[in-house]
Amino acid sequence: MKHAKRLQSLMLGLSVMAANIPAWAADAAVSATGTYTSATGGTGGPVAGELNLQPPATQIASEIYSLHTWMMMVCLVIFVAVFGVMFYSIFKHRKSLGHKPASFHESTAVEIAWTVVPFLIVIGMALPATRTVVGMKDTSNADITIKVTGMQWKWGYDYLKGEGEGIAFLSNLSTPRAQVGAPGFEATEKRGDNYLMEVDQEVVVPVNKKIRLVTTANDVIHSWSIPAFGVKQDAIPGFVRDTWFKAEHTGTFRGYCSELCGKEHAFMPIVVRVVSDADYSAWVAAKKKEMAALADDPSKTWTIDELKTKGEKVYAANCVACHQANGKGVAATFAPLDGSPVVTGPKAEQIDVLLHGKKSGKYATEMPAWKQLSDTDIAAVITYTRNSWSNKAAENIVQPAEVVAARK
Ligand code: HEC
Ligand SMILES: [Cu+2]
Repeated sequence: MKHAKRLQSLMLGLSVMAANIPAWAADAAVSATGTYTSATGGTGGPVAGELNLQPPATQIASEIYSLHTWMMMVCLVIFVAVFGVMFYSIFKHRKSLGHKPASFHESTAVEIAWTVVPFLIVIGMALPATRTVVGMKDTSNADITIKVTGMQWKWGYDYLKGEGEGIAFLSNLSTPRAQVGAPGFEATEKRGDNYLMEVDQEVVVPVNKKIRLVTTANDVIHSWSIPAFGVKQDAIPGFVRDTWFKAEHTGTFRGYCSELCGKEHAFMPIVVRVVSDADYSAWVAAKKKEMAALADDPSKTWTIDELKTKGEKVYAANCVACHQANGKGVAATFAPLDGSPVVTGPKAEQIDVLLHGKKSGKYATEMPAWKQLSDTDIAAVITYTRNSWSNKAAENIVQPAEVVAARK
């Protein structure tokens, strides 16, 4: 009975694999418009049922793909040859047929053979692999340099050099928490196609341009990775590492933080949109305009209404995921802000919570620090929470200058 069950599940496994062969045997296809779609129907991200590496979108990724195939072949040939000889010998020369074991010692010929042959095999694998590894490390002559900063749990991007220089933004998971759920809380919304693989601000780069990435981190080690680009680079606090890619197709490519970085490690995806040169220039122009509009003078004094309007946007972009639009949070997991003693009490404490986070142990999670937000954004979101829902704080307004002072 047990055996029959096992055989059944093995057969099921094999048939699933067989069904997938056409999918993984076929490579990425590039449509007439040059947009990249993989044969499995996905665009630049993982696809359910995919067995092989993701279809490559850069030269390096193609080389890795071929190397992987080549090594698999070498392993397969060795496997078949070694086990073939072994099983043949065991079967044909078994004791019950009357075979007598040979009794020789120290065969120089055999010893030379089993040293030289593996050595040649290793050389045959190491040579092409070394060429690719050296290629991966060659970050010279980049067209655009982007600094990537890993943070618990989001990515920061600063365009340091090349077209788009000066652009900077944070990239957050955009999948609503209602699709995720939490222990004890069923997800209340249906999960979308790009569940946990979507962000509010994508990294945008031009096609066929060498992009150098300089990685670092603010808190713990993270790792920036896009499998279709053949890129995975650790982002280490206090250190700077670099890597590069040159995407050969336009399209959207997805990856994840690939270094276990804490509780929300699975919630910091990476999305890169590769566009034509013209589209890239248009994006740069739009982004610069947006940034100019956002660049606020922290010494300006705002009216309460200006701060509330701005704060509502900051709240929607950064806080709703946990504290919810109605400010009620999620019981036992995320603190409510509606009626919170911190939000209705002295403002200095709330500024401190925003700048440094909070971990009282009363909730399953903790409040992350938001010091990477601008002074104006922090002042605005605090003012917003102090005047929203049922909150009517006595100290109902915080100016950016107060946040500047608290940072020191
Ligand atoms: C990742 C989830 C998460 C996000 C996003 C988040 N918070 Fe929190 N926040 C928490 C948790 C959890 C607590 C409770 C911390 C504790 O008491 O241990 C908290 C506590 C607070 C408190 C203190 C409340 C109290 O009564 O102690 C304030 C104020 C606050 N958050 C404001 C904000 C604002 C403003 C934002 C957006 C800029 C924000 N939070 C974003 C999880 C989050
Ligand atoms: Cu991470």
